[in-house]
Amino acid sequence: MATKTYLAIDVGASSGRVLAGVFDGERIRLEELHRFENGPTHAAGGMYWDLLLLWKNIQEGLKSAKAKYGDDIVSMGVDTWGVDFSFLGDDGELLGNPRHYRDPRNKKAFDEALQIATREEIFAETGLQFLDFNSLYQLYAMRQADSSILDAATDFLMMPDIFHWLLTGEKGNEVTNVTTTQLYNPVTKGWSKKLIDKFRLPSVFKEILPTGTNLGKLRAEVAAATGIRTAEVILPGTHDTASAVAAVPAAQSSGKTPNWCYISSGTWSLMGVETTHPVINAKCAEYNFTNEGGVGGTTRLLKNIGGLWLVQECRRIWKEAGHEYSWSELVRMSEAATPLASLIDPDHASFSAPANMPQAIRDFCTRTGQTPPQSEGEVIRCALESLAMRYRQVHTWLQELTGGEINTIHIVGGGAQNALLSQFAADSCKCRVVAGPTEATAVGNLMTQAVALGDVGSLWDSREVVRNSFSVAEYQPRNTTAWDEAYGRFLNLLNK
Ligand code: ADP
Ligand code: LRH
Repeated sequence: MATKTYLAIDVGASSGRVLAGVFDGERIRLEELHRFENGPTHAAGGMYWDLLLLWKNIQEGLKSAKAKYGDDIVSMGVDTWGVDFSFLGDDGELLGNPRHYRDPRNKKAFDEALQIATREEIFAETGLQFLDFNSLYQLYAMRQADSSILDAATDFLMMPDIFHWLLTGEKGNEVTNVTTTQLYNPVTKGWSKKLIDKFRLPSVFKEILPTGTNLGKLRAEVAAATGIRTAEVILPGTHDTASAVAAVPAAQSSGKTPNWCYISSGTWSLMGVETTHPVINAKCAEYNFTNEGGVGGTTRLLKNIGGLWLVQECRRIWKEAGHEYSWSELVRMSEAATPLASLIDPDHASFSAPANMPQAIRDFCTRTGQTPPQSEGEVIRCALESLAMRYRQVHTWLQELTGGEINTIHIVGGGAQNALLSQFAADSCKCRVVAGPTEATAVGNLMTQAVALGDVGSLWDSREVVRNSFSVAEYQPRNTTAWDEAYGRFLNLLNK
């Protein structure tokens, strides 16, 4: 086929980028056109995303794309992190900046919401893990605060829906991201009327749009501003994790149960398996696993793990103190630190949004009777080894939930560049680790556009293209005895 150029607009919690994917029918080549930082903005006691700055950067990326690829651009689509949202009023006005999911208002709303409906009831209805920032609890926080925004709202739009609306004027809620709200019933495949009524939420939820929906062309003013007039806007898996998992370079398992799992490694480590159906049972509820909607009608049975947020926040604090380290410098420094000295629970509430992450890590160690890490390298080593310990626990649970052996872990996303963490994952889980591609989210986004346009047959054909296009790094387990001993210590630290 003649080459085709698709654009992925991939906005992560720590950075966003606009990438071109040039596809020749067998391989896809990536070109990064624009990259920009992202993160929380604190204002008047709340934590927000700077929506308009993100939008400005997206348009910058589109202008660069036009300059480079002109009318070869056939389509584009946006993915972002899950759960966050804003609204339009009935005059089409955007009603405020979306709150950041780490906003402090969620904890209270979460506790109060569980007085309205039990965990069992909510899990049976949605199959979703309990995270205090799920859209349900954010919306309930607004309801409890008599939010004027909620009163005026007519259209609920999640982050990627907002960008698709800004691009095209079309309003809808793409399905993969809807599945992160905890207001979606994966069995009926619709909004949970039961929970919407129970939590007294307004009728603002839009039509649920399938992945691959073609929204048409850019609004006239966006076309004029960017110069892109002919490209279609096509919904990828707009939840970044859905797109990332779509680009895992795995071959279809031949057995009844999956023999590989994935870790989508960025701000979060999202670790799980792909299944054909939601798995909603008592064990999943007990281990707090989630069933999120994937590309091609798949389900992601996974667990959120604290992830490289720990490292990002340490880096931010040290930068504020005048020491700016690159990611690879931090990895090198931690390599030199003593192995398996002190450990933390990466999912402890104290790491969710601390003012000072290195101090929070040291405090956890002191509180649990361990020697706190001192140097930067020691702090990062503690964070990385603790993540790998959690990977081991989740790997064990995944095998229990699926009833089969999982012998390969695919690590995709920015964190796949951290060779030390990949080796730790192999050592800790006693598994082969395959790391890459780094830009899996953008690749999944691009390949889903290709499938929607009929340029590729299916999700599994896309994965073959990914295997043909990107090299990966492999890690084998070594030194597992030391990890076995330390795992006992790790388990003793949980719930402390
Ligand atoms: P998100 O989509 O959540 O913003 P990314 O997938 O972009 O996250 O991954 C960002 C993370 O990748 C960073 O926090 C950092 O820990 C890791 N990373 C990026 N580049 C490197 C590198 N060169 N070496 C090691 N780790 C890296
Ligand atoms: C990862 C992610 C994850 C959600 C979190 C809010 O970027 O989308 O899947 O749980 O952000």
